[in-house]
Parts: sequence; structure tokens; C-alpha cells
Amino acid sequence: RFEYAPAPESRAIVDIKSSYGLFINGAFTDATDGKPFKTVSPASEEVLAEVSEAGPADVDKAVRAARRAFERVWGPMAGRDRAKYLFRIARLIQERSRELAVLESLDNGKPIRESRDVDIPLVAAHFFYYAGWADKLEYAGAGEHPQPWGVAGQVIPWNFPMLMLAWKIAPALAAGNTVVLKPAETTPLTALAFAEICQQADLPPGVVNIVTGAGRTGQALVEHWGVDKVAFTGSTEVGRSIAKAVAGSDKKVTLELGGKAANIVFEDAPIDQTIEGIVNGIFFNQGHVCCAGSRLLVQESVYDEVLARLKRRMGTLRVGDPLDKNTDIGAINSSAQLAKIRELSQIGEDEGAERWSPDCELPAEGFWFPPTVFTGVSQAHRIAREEIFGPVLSVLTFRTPAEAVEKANNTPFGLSAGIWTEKGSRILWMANQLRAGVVWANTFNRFDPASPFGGYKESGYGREGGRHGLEAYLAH
Ligand code: TXE
Repeated sequence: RFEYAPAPESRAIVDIKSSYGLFINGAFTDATDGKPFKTVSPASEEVLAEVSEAGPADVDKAVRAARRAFERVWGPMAGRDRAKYLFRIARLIQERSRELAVLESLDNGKPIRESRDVDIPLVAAHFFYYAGWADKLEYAGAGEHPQPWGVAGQVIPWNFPMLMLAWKIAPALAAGNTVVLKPAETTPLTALAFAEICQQADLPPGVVNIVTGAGRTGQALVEHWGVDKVAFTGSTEVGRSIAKAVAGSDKKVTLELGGKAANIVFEDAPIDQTIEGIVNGIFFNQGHVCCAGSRLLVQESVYDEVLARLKRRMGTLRVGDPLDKNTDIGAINSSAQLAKIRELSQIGEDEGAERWSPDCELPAEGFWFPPTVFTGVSQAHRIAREEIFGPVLSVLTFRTPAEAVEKANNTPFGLSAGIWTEKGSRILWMANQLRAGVVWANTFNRFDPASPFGGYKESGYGREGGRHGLEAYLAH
């Protein structure tokens, strides 16, 4: 093994305040009836800041501010003028990208290499992409004279805090809606930095409102009478409860929920690229990825070779300080998520699967889990069926393409899938057979603002990204 000298991104470039209020009607304000909560760095358990918890009265204030802004300013504004604000926001994100990347890695635990090269550039790319749509809505697929719904209530998770914010806010604003967004309770800091960016961009007050808090705040938001459109990304259980809570109302809903994606390796797969794709599929962002390739399906004839090479590669992955540029796997986002990963891994062992991790020393403080692979997994095992949402891969085998399809589709989820083969006709055939919103061929976890993303079955409904993502914010 090589020893690399750590070169941490300077913590000093971020200016974290000791406490934050809510962002309502263009200004930071104290919560009226909520108590503050702490956000910690999962890599050190250091308290980063105190954040306000928005109660129902605060949510009400935010929704009213968004309604006013929608009716008086943002709704009537010409698309080309809305575009100017979105371009301005995109440029400010680029200008502050180093700082935002460090903030994201501190609050979330993800490696700086990912927040710097993937998350934050994609955040800017989403604002640029949707800025370009704001004056072309008649081509968005919602008819000649598309109208925004009004106020969007958006609830996002902690795995890609700022990127999920961009997926939600950029298309909503481009289409002429105003927004009240609730970030996840463990990762509020980049959403609050985004609020500052809205101020810097002179975005009219009330167009974007950020209410921090836990599930209660999210529930108050999605159930508020003044919200016309609900967009949620998170667990299937909460997605289900939101769908029930708004049933019968005239709210429009899109849900992006869990996954258990099959990453399917055929015997003719380009092996080096495939091993990298498997590693990226499950260890990117500590496996906190709804479309993670968490079920590896390997054709029997290449099983031994793929497993041997995968384990060798896993032995070179560096787990540790998210701010170290050489880190491949950062910290698990919270103690609750770590407990869930540990529990499901224990269940995997108890059910008879074989567990393997490379030798790696984990830091003493913070929340950590080593890259892990389970072999001897059968379809009935819980680790083959349930979303673990951590750096844990379950390996199954198959003999024929038809068997691969059957096993890949044998899940209540349907968000994504991957295929590794040199054979083009097989890619096309498989892509048609797989019940998944995204099918990657000879790549994995690849995103582009122009590509729609979303699920089949219990992975939710509606699409984000591309023209389809815009259409979700427009009335026909
Ligand atoms: O999710 P929650 P959690 C999966 C993953 C993970 C599990 C639990 O398997 O282990 O879910 O994670 C807000 N009304 N995913 O508990 O609770 C909450 O405050 C309205 C997959 O963190 O769904 C947060 O902002 N909102 C997923 C957001 O919902 C509510 C990403 C998501 O948290 C609410 C995250 C309520 N009743 C977890 N209760 C993916 N698809 O990427 C909570 N929230």
C-alpha cells in the first residue's frame, strides 16, 4: 500500500455561524414556537451549529410568504426575467463552490472529492439547465400555455443535501412556482447557505423559503392548505404517509423513494471498467444513494474472477476524514443510519450469508462503517430485499439473461439498474425488460440535469430532471 500525505481542504474557508434562524420572506428570522436543534459533523461528532426548528406557525408564515410572492411577483414575471435570477444563482454557486463543497462534506460526511467534483458542480448545472427553460415553457410538454401550480412544498433527505435542493428548487422556480423547502434535520447547512445565495442574487422575498426542522416540520409543510404541489425524496414509509395525508386534496404529488438496484455483470463485460462500476455503484457516497447498485448479479462463469478482483479493489479504498482529498469513503451520516446498517448486516450473517470487509482501521470518533460485501446471498434474504443505504453489497449469481432479468425485477423497488456487457443487442433487450426508471449500460450512478430520473413500483412516481422534471411543476 502507498502512504499518502493527507491534504485536508481548509476548514477555515467556511464561515459557520453558531446559530441559524429560518429563511422566510427573504430574511433570516427566529422560529416562533420551535426549539433549536444541533447539527453535528458525522466524522467527529463536533457540533457545527444550532438550527431553528420550524413549528406549524412558522411553516404557515413561510407558505403565506411564498403565496404572496407567487401571486404578486414571481408568477406574473416574464420567463426571461426569471431566467436571469436562475443564471445569477447558478453563477454564485460556482463562485462559492469550494466553500459549499467543504460545508457539505462537514455536515454530511461525504468525501470532499465527491462534494467538490460531483455534488456542487451538478447543483450549478441544474440551475443553468433550468434557467435555460424559463422562457421556453411552451415546449415543456404541458401544452401551449402552461401555468405553474403555485406554491411548492418540498421535503428532501440528507444524502445529497444541496443536490436534492437543486433538483427541487431549480425546475420549480423556472416554471414560475415559489417554494418552501425543508432540508433534512442532519444536513441543514448548505440549504441555509443557499438562502444566503438567494439574498446575494436579489431574488424577490418569498420566492424561496427554507424551514429547518425534523419530520414534524415536513408534515406541517406538506399538509398546509396553501401548498399546491408536494415534492418529496426520502424513505418509502414517509412517502407512503405523505401520499395518504394529501389524498383527496387537490395537491399534486411527486415522490422519489427507496431502491434496491441490480447491477448485472455478464461474462463478456469489460472487466476493469466493471470493477470500477461496481465500486462506484455501491461505495459512492458511503452507499447513501437511492439508486445504489446494492445487489450485484454476476454470471456464474465469471463469478470467481469478479469477486477476487472486487475484493482486491475494496482493499485499496481509503475510509476516513471527509476533508482529506484522498478519502474514498467518508462518514455514515448519523448514528441512526449507522445502527440501521449494522442491524441489517447482522441479519445478513444470521441468515447465513458470508460477510467480508478488507482490513481497515476506522477512526475512533464519529460514525463509520467499512466497505462490506456479502456472498452466498439468496433472493429471500433480507439483505437482498431491503434498502441498507450504506456501503454494503449483496452478491447473487445467474446463468442466463432471462434469469438475470427475473432476479433483477424481483424487488418491490424499481429506481435503477446497471448492465455490464459488450453486446449492444443485449443492452437494448435488457433495458426493455428491466422494471426500473433508469438503466445504465457499462456505467453507473451517472447523472445529467437533462436526464429524467424516477422510479417504478415502491420507488415512487413522477420524474425529476430534464423536460419531464419541469413538466411536474406545470399545470396542463
Ligand atoms: O428518512 P425520512 P430517514 C431511506 C434509507 C434510510 C431510510 C430512513 O433506506 O435508511 O430511508 O432514512 C422528512 N412528513 N432513504 O429516516 O424520514 C425528514 O425530516 C414529512 C432513502 O432519514 O424519509 C427528512 O427531511 N416529512 C432516500 C426527509 O423526510 C417527513 C433518502 C427524509 O427523511 C416526515 C433518505 C413526515 N411525516 C432515506 N417524516 C432516498 N430515496 O434517497 C420525516 N420527514
